[in-house]
Amino acid sequence: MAMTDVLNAEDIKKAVGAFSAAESFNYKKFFEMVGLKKKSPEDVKKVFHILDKDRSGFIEEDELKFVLKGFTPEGRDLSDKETKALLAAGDKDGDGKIGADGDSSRSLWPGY
Ligand SMILES: [Ca+2]
Repeated sequence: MAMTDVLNAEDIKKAVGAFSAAESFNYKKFFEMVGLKKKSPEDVKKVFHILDKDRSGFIEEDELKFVLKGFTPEGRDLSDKETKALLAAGDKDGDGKIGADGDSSRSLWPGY
């Protein structure tokens, strides 16, 4: 499955382009721009599984760093600072990774 099967390719392009400057990544705005906010829990889960490259059931720090590339090959890598901020926002139990189980996938990253 490709990200564009779930999300609109134009929306992805715009969203990734909006945060192309270093240290500008804002996950709330990004998820809103790609249209994830309007998606069903099933679709959000699909996106999660695309980003979970090694299929561990979690999105770990090294996968988060390349999260924009998961949306489009043109996406830039996140800086360590951005990666840590994104991880901290989604890592509710403090285990250093983000999980998606059942209904909780809706609130992977609070506030989006
Ligand atoms: Ca993983």
